Amino acid sequence: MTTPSTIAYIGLGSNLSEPIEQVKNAIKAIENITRSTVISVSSLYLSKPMGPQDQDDYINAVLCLETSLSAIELLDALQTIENEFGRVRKENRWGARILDLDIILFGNQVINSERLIIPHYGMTEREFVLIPLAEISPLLQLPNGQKITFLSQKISANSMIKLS
Ligand code: PH2
Ligand code: MG
Ligand code: MG
Repeated sequence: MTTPSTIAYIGLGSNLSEPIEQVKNAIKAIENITRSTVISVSSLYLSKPMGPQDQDDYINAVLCLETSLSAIELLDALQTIENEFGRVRKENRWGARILDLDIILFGNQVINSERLIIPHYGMTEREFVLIPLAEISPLLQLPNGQKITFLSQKISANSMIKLS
Protein backbone atom coordinates (compact mmCIF):
# COMPACT_ATOMS: atom_id res chain seq x y z
CA MET A 1 0.00 0.00 0.00
CA THR A 2 1.28 3.46 -0.80
CA THR A 3 1.19 6.20 1.81
CA PRO A 4 -0.85 9.22 0.74
CA SER A 5 1.22 12.30 0.08
CA THR A 6 0.79 15.78 1.48
CA ILE A 7 1.75 19.19 0.09
CA ALA A 8 3.76 21.04 2.74
CA TYR A 9 5.28 24.52 2.72
CA ILE A 10 8.57 25.17 4.49
CA GLY A 11 9.98 28.56 5.44
CA LEU A 12 13.76 28.98 5.33
CA GLY A 13 15.68 31.72 7.12
CA SER A 14 19.30 32.59 7.91
CA ASN A 15 21.18 35.67 9.05
CA LEU A 16 24.61 34.27 9.94
CA SER A 17 27.70 32.95 8.10
CA GLU A 18 26.90 33.81 4.47
CA PRO A 19 23.14 33.43 4.70
CA ILE A 20 22.57 33.20 0.93
CA GLU A 21 24.81 30.13 0.80
CA GLN A 22 23.16 28.68 3.91
CA VAL A 23 19.71 28.94 2.33
CA LYS A 24 20.85 27.56 -1.04
CA ASN A 25 22.57 24.63 0.66
CA ALA A 26 19.54 24.04 2.86
CA ILE A 27 17.36 23.72 -0.25
CA LYS A 28 19.76 21.02 -1.53
CA ALA A 29 19.57 19.24 1.84
CA ILE A 30 15.76 19.33 1.78
CA GLU A 31 15.83 17.81 -1.73
CA ASN A 32 17.45 14.77 -0.10
CA ILE A 33 14.78 14.21 2.57
CA THR A 34 13.39 10.69 2.25
CA ARG A 35 9.92 10.08 0.76
CA SER A 36 9.73 13.73 -0.31
CA THR A 37 10.06 15.81 -3.48
CA VAL A 38 10.66 19.55 -3.75
CA ILE A 39 7.98 20.90 -6.11
CA SER A 40 8.92 24.59 -6.22
CA VAL A 41 11.16 27.16 -4.52
CA SER A 42 10.53 30.89 -4.18
CA SER A 43 13.05 33.62 -4.88
CA LEU A 44 15.42 34.52 -2.09
CA TYR A 45 14.42 37.67 -0.17
CA LEU A 46 16.46 40.04 1.97
CA SER A 47 14.32 41.02 4.96
CA LYS A 48 14.66 43.25 8.01
CA PRO A 49 14.93 41.30 11.27
CA MET A 50 11.69 40.75 13.10
CA GLY A 51 12.40 40.86 16.84
CA PRO A 52 15.69 42.16 18.26
CA GLN A 53 17.09 44.81 15.89
CA ASP A 54 20.75 44.32 16.88
CA GLN A 55 21.15 41.46 14.38
CA ASP A 56 21.83 41.28 10.65
CA ASP A 57 19.15 41.23 7.97
CA TYR A 58 17.80 37.80 7.02
CA ILE A 59 17.70 35.81 3.83
CA ASN A 60 14.30 34.13 3.59
CA ALA A 61 12.60 31.80 1.12
CA VAL A 62 9.69 29.37 1.05
CA LEU A 63 9.51 26.03 -0.71
CA CYS A 64 6.78 23.57 -1.57
CA LEU A 65 7.39 19.91 -0.76
CA GLU A 66 5.35 16.84 -1.59
CA THR A 67 5.93 14.26 1.12
CA SER A 68 4.57 10.99 2.41
CA LEU A 69 6.15 11.65 5.81
CA SER A 70 3.95 12.67 8.72
CA ALA A 71 4.27 16.23 10.02
CA ILE A 72 6.35 15.06 12.98
CA GLU A 73 8.61 12.95 10.76
CA LEU A 74 9.13 16.00 8.54
CA LEU A 75 9.90 18.14 11.60
CA ASP A 76 12.51 15.58 12.70
CA ALA A 77 14.10 15.66 9.23
CA LEU A 78 14.20 19.47 9.20
CA GLN A 79 15.67 19.68 12.71
CA THR A 80 18.35 17.16 11.71
CA ILE A 81 19.29 19.49 8.83
CA GLU A 82 19.30 22.54 11.14
CA ASN A 83 21.66 20.69 13.47
CA GLU A 84 23.92 19.56 10.60
CA PHE A 85 24.23 23.21 9.57
CA GLY A 86 25.55 24.03 13.02
CA ARG A 87 22.41 25.56 14.47
CA VAL A 88 22.92 26.35 18.15
CA ARG A 89 19.70 26.51 20.16
CA LYS A 90 19.85 29.49 22.47
CA GLU A 91 17.37 31.10 24.81
CA ASN A 92 17.29 34.39 22.88
CA ARG A 93 13.87 34.44 21.22
CA TRP A 94 13.96 35.62 17.60
CA GLY A 95 17.74 36.05 17.78
CA ALA A 96 20.30 35.45 15.04
CA ARG A 97 20.46 31.95 13.58
CA ILE A 98 22.49 30.12 10.96
CA LEU A 99 19.47 28.18 9.68
CA ASP A 100 15.81 28.09 10.60
CA LEU A 101 13.47 25.65 8.84
CA ASP A 102 9.82 26.03 9.82
CA ILE A 103 6.86 24.00 8.61
CA ILE A 104 4.40 26.72 7.56
CA LEU A 105 1.57 24.52 6.28
CA PHE A 106 1.09 20.76 6.11
CA GLY A 107 -1.78 20.04 3.73
CA ASN A 108 -4.94 21.26 5.37
CA GLN A 109 -3.93 19.87 8.74
CA VAL A 110 -4.33 21.91 11.91
CA ILE A 111 -1.91 20.70 14.58
CA ASN A 112 -1.51 22.03 18.12
CA SER A 113 0.92 19.74 19.88
CA GLU A 114 3.83 20.43 22.18
CA ARG A 115 6.37 20.23 19.35
CA LEU A 116 4.38 21.53 16.45
CA ILE A 117 1.88 24.28 15.75
CA ILE A 118 0.51 24.25 12.18
CA PRO A 119 -0.33 26.53 10.45
CA HIS A 120 2.83 28.27 11.74
CA TYR A 121 1.60 30.61 14.48
CA GLY A 122 3.25 33.76 13.08
CA MET A 123 2.74 33.23 9.36
CA THR A 124 -0.04 35.78 8.82
CA GLU A 125 2.06 38.60 10.32
CA ARG A 126 5.33 37.90 8.47
CA GLU A 127 6.01 39.47 5.08
CA PHE A 128 8.98 37.11 4.66
CA VAL A 129 6.58 34.14 4.77
CA LEU A 130 3.45 35.50 3.03
CA ILE A 131 5.10 37.17 0.03
CA PRO A 132 7.32 34.20 -1.02
CA LEU A 133 4.37 31.85 -0.40
CA ALA A 134 2.14 33.91 -2.71
CA GLU A 135 4.95 33.92 -5.29
CA ILE A 136 5.04 30.11 -5.59
CA SER A 137 1.40 29.31 -4.82
CA PRO A 138 -0.94 32.20 -5.65
CA LEU A 139 -4.06 30.02 -5.42
CA LEU A 140 -3.23 28.73 -1.94
CA GLN A 141 -5.75 28.97 0.88
CA LEU A 142 -5.12 28.41 4.58
CA PRO A 143 -7.06 25.64 6.35
CA ASN A 144 -9.46 28.36 7.58
CA GLY A 145 -10.16 29.45 4.00
CA GLN A 146 -8.09 32.67 4.03
CA LYS A 147 -6.55 33.32 0.62
CA ILE A 148 -2.78 33.84 0.38
CA THR A 149 -3.28 36.60 -2.21
CA PHE A 150 -5.43 38.55 0.28
CA LEU A 151 -2.95 38.12 3.13
CA SER A 152 0.14 38.92 1.06
CA GLN A 153 -1.39 42.06 -0.48
CA LYS A 154 -2.49 43.32 2.94
CA ILE A 155 0.91 42.99 4.63
CA SER A 156 3.59 45.71 4.45
CA ALA A 157 6.67 44.55 2.55
CA ASN A 158 8.70 46.28 5.28
CA SER A 159 11.52 47.14 2.82
CA MET A 160 11.97 43.50 1.89
CA ILE A 161 14.00 43.03 -1.32
CA LYS A 162 13.50 40.16 -3.79
CA LEU A 163 16.96 38.97 -4.80
CA SER A 164 16.55 36.58 -7.72
N1 PH2 B 1 13.14 34.53 12.02
C1 PH2 B 1 13.09 34.69 13.33
C2 PH2 B 1 13.20 36.00 13.96
N2 PH2 B 1 13.24 37.09 13.06
N3 PH2 B 1 13.32 37.98 10.91
C3 PH2 B 1 13.34 37.80 9.59
N4 PH2 B 1 13.40 38.85 8.78
N5 PH2 B 1 13.31 36.55 9.03
C4 PH2 B 1 13.24 35.44 9.80
O1 PH2 B 1 13.20 34.31 9.26
C5 PH2 B 1 13.20 35.60 11.21
C6 PH2 B 1 13.25 36.91 11.73
C7 PH2 B 1 12.92 33.54 14.21
O2 PH2 B 1 12.61 32.39 13.58
MG1 MG C 1 11.22 30.80 12.51
MG1 MG D 1 12.08 27.56 13.76
